Amino acid sequence: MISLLDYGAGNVRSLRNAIHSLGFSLTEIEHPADILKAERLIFPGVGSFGAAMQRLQTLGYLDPLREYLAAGRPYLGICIGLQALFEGSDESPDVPGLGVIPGRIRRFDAGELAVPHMGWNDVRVERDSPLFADYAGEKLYFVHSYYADPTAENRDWHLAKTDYGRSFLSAVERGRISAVQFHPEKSANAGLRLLRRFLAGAEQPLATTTPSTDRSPTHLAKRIIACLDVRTNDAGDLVVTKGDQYDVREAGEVRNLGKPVELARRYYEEGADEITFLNITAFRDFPLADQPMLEVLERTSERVFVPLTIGGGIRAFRDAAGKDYSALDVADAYFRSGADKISIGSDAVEAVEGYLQRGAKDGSTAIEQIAGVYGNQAVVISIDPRRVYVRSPEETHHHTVATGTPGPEGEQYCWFQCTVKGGREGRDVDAVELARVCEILGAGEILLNSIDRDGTGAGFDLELVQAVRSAVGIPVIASSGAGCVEHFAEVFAATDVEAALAAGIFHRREVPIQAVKSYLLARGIEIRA
Ligand code: 1PR
Repeated sequence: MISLLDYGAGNVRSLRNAIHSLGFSLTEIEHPADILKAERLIFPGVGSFGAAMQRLQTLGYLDPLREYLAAGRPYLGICIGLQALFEGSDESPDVPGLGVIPGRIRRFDAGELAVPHMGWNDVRVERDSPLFADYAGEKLYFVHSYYADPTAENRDWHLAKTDYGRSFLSAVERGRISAVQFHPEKSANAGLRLLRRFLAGAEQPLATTTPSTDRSPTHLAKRIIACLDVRTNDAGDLVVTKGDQYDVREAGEVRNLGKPVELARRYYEEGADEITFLNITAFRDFPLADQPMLEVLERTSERVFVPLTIGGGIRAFRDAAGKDYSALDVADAYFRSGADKISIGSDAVEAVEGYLQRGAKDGSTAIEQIAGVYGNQAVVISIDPRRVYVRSPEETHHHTVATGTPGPEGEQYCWFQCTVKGGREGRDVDAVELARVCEILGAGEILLNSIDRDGTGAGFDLELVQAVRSAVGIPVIASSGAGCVEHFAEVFAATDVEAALAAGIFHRREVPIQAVKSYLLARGIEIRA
């Protein structure tokens, strides 16, 4: 019996889907007594350390879990499920961990590296392990702001290490207790193979694993993300569409570039590192009434094992019956349907306007509420900026850049105005201040679009990307304008962005994802093969 310790705080749907796709079934832990009946126990910790330990305490799971671990019974911890084994975490200094492994969980110090550590990195396996028996050195998916500190006291637990500004424990193991910092259910086939090893109960390595002799530092790959703008067409069908500077109509019809689930699966097979769905008309209607979008997520997460982000309509709503829903209610529905991250667009602009007026956080924004429950790494901010040209920086209080592409009247400077409702309404907020304030509010990543470049194939707006990337300490995704493989190399060479996103060139099969990755690899840019 394989039991899943799901304490209801996050997206374990993908893990369930991964386990089912491998042909295994699960029994649920519904009562504390179920823990000691488990033959193999998986603990997928999601969200924050403190919230996880609190939930385990409230549910009465802590004591039976300690007893299960003390007996050295088969356990696989994932992410927080690894961190919980330690004595405590800087994330929640007053909350004790299970204390099975000596040492503490520390926060990455920012420095020049974005935090969270989000994306695909290598692991250096240091000894034989059933878990890594058929691991072939592929990159695995990490998303965490805290790490397990390798010390002399916990040396007998060291299974694998990874580098991100410093070396940290990416896998621990002693006897039949194993845990991994990365997400195997989000690490494509390499992760599925590792999960299968635990599920099959191969206590002894079928094939002898030769611990990696490679001691060179590991490197986080640049992520290539496929983006599916989704809306209903005039016939009421949910389609993948694509704007040209946000105009999705061609000859009066909504462009129809395919079906969301099929396209997402194709991009997964083609090597996309993440898939993003943007429900581009959700600002109009109530997304929870948009069952098709929730079903798209449910069906996609059944067979796509890389991170899924969903955006569109994540804000407070009142439905036709006058019932109020918070942005967290909307986000809950998306997470329960299989999303790993949610993306907030228009509501983030309103949140920033409120913050700039108040001058302080007050816990009222969707960003704070969703990050508080699901963790910063689950909250992406989608920015829809357009250039506003000025003759000199003195003309505006906004963050301006000297531009290499002068305005229509020869203006040498511009600022990047944020918009809401898919570019339909400009606001007195610029992209740099929006990104800075959203980081303060707890956002974990920026999806940086450009209305000027969207769909043009003219390349990313490098001046916009650099202005925002240098203003925040969280990962930034460059979006809008990719027209050829060179544009990806250009944005990674000119800026420190962690990821680049495209839509049109992938939907129209003009540039395969693998062609982008081969081109980047040939130029020494770290990618996930
Ligand atoms: O405001 O929280 O309801 O979220 C709405 C979401 O939908 C936002 O993320 C917003 O960017 C997006 N959106 C709204 N209207 C449109 C539109 O096109 N009319 N999509 C739209 C914006 C940006 C990317 C696009 C890249 C790459 N699209 O999704 O895929 O620009 O395109 P390219 O590679 O073809 O150039 P809320």
